[in-house]
Amino acid sequence: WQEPLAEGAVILRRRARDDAPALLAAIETVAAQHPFTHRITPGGYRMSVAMTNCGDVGWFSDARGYRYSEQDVSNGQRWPAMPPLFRQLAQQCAQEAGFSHFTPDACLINRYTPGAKMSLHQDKDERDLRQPIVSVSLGLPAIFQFGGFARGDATRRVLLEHGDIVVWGGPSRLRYHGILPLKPGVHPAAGAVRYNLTFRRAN
Ligand code: MD5
Ligand code: FE
Repeated sequence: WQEPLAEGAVILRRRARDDAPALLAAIETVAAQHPFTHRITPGGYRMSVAMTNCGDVGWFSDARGYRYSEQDVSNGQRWPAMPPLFRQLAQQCAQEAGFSHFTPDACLINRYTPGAKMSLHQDKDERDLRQPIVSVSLGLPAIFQFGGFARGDATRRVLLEHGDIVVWGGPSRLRYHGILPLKPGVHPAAGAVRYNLTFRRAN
């Protein structure tokens, strides 16, 4: 079922539940080729969320900044190809939310272990901000912070659970958002972690 959050943002509750086993297997395959790592922010902090990517380009950060690249500059490797299931699911969900021409070229895979968090930020490293972002939550539940257009604006807390998909587009594309520290637990399908797939059109 669809749950509107704000203009341009809609939660497709449990939308990925049936695909979850295949999605988790595909994450394993990507990570076997390109392991999760903790990136360093331009400010010098180690991110608590571990990341890898698949697709034509991948997102990462280092001392030089936040950006997309065809290669992981830490080792010169290209990213694994985006599994067809990933692309199809993201495209289909964007369409269900009213974005009919979304073709992602990047999939950032975030892995949260207990205590890992993502501070309030905006996603604005993509070329065309009229393109939505599709995010898929798997494994342990997390409390998502949904803010406004300035860092200091009030935030709403939204629980995102295994299989939930959110399409962030229109005016909600540039809202501040974050993830509160993950509570420890064990998920029957994913174990002691939360994964989030974020599909973007970077170029
Ligand atoms: C996560 N990841 O759960 C989130 C899901 C990231 C990130 O934030 O940058 O890797 S994507 C949430 C999102 C994306 C774009 C816009 C908005 C939320 N929003 O307007 O709230 O790991
Ligand atoms: Fe983000």
